[in-house]
Amino acid sequence: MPGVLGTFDFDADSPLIPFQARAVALRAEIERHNHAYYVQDAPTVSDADYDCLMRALQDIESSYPELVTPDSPTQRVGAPPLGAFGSVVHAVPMLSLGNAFEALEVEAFDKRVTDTLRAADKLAPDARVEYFCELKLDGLAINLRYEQGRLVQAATRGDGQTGEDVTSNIRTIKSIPLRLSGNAAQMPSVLEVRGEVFMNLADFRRMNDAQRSRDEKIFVNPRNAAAGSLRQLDSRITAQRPLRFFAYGWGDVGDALLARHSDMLDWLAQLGLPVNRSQHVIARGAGELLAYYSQVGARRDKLPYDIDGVVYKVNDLAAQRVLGFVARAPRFAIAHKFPAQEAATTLLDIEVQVGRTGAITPVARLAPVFVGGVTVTNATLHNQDEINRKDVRIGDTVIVRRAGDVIPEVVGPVLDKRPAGATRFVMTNSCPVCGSAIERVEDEAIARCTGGLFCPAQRKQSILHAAARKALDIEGLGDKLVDQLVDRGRIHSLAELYGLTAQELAGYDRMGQKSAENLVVAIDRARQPTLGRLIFALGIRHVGETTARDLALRFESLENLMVANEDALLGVSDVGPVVAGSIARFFAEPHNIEIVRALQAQGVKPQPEVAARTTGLAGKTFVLTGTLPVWSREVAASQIVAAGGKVSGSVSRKTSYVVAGTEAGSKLTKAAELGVTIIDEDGLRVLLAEAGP
Ligand code: JCF
Repeated sequence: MPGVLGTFDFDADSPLIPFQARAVALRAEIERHNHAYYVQDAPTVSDADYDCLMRALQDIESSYPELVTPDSPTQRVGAPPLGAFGSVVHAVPMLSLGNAFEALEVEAFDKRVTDTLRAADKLAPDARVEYFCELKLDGLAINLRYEQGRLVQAATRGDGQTGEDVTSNIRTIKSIPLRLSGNAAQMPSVLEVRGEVFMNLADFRRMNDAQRSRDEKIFVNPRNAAAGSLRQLDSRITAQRPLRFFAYGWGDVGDALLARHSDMLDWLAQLGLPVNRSQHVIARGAGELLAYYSQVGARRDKLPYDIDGVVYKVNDLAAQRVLGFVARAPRFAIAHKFPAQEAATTLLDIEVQVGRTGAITPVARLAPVFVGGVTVTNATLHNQDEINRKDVRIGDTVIVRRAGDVIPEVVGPVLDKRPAGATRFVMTNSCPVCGSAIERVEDEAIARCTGGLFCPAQRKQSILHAAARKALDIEGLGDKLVDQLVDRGRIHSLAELYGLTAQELAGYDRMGQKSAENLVVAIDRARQPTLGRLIFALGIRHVGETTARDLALRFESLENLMVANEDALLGVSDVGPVVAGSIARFFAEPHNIEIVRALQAQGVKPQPEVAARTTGLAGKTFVLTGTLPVWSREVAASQIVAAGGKVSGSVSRKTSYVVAGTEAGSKLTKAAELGVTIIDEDGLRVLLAEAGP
């Protein structure tokens, strides 16, 4: 029986040498392709050729089982189930990170670090601390132990001192090398790599779809899916799960320490470990940390995986040692968290909401929960099919997700917490507001109330739509007032709004004399909207603000639009058969014509639409700070003004962009605090180029 098999050290006396050598070569080649595919995202062979190599290796290993090695790629398919995980005492404790939620806490962190390093003579009196910045992935921390370049053990964090031995599960993750690359002579005798096991959002959704179609367990989010997959006692199941890994640190590395954190990660990448280098940034001082935070925040929704924050680490390893640790966390690093995008709460009830076009949407009423930076009490459940698919029931504990500015949604139930009395929701077949039949067109997921403007709910929504900022822009006409006006039968359509007086409005709930007067002024101003806004305000299905403006430019009056035939409509850019049909049907309805006539009778006179000139940066305010690499601030400012933008000296919520160069100071900090988009000179050049000459 040969000893440990490897590239250079097989047993020279064995009669199996030709096969052994062939197996060694095949393993090296297969792992090279794995690395190219799973780590570099740049496949180097076709799937067919890859399968061919795998089959060749499997053939040798099944004919000569004594040639199988634990680090053979054939072993990534998983091993027979374990009874329980063994425990692993970490050679170096696995730490957690202190948290910061506010810019002030990050500034305080930087100040502590700066003061300590200055006091220890590790930082020049006026120098700023250099930090390594990275994304904080929302997965599970894992320690990988390599001895002589081979993966020998993988463990979870556990309590930081002792974790669980998940080696057979970790071996199935194809982006994790079973052997490190590089030649044997340079291989560290021990190398412990730390990083995060996680799942990409797209992989997670695909996996859940597959689970659902097999009637197997559905996971609420990628983190739970990753955790559940790693906790499998049967690694053959783990092998089917799309787990990934990024290294962010190390444990026991013998004496292999380099000078900087970033050097260490470069070295890990050279050894073939996946390192998320495209997302790493070096920053100096708190201002640049906050700029990184705000930049990552702005693209958080576009990342392929969930993150729960960013991590800042002092880059200099000698400085890290000076700073040391408090309790279980390093003093040289901090996690700057984003507001959680998901939270658990109770589903109190499911109600249906009737939209402007009659669309019936089931809405979850929730026990208030803080998620995505706001308190959420309602979330959409989309439609009956979604409710069935997710199997959410009234009374369930549910996961609510609010990502960016997207409407909060119910992700799914926490089945372990389902109470005995949880009840299924069934959509009624008549409108809860007006009693009209609810219709569901074949192939459409959406159910609709057939009541049209007879339905008070549709009436309210169509009035609110018409009053919206992008339509007639009637400030002060909110949903509470529209509810009262419609419920009391005071107004039945948009046109009747124009007959309201300040005196009567002042008598409604929540309306004072002053706000009633302001509202009447706003309504009067809405007698002269641009034609495009008026068309948009009518609420024709499929006619958004842009199409409405295009229609206004083409037809020049409501009369012309009302009599336009489909051919003429199809001549407008972006108007296809669906939109044209919808417009024609709208004006074929006598009650819609009545509304137009009533508006005219109220003195509503649309103004000609003027084609918007594309002054690219019009309405955008810029603040310049720091030294730009090429342009002086004066030159940058004149470029912005020439493109129609404005330049201001101070940062506020109204600032569109802060253009930051080196040595940027308090303006950058302020911008990060206010969530203003921060760009550099290149970013400005891109905006200017997009704005056109
Ligand atoms: O990405 C992460 N979740 C992450 C976790 C990144 C890090 O650099 C970490 C970490 C946990 C502990 N660093 C430490 C020390």
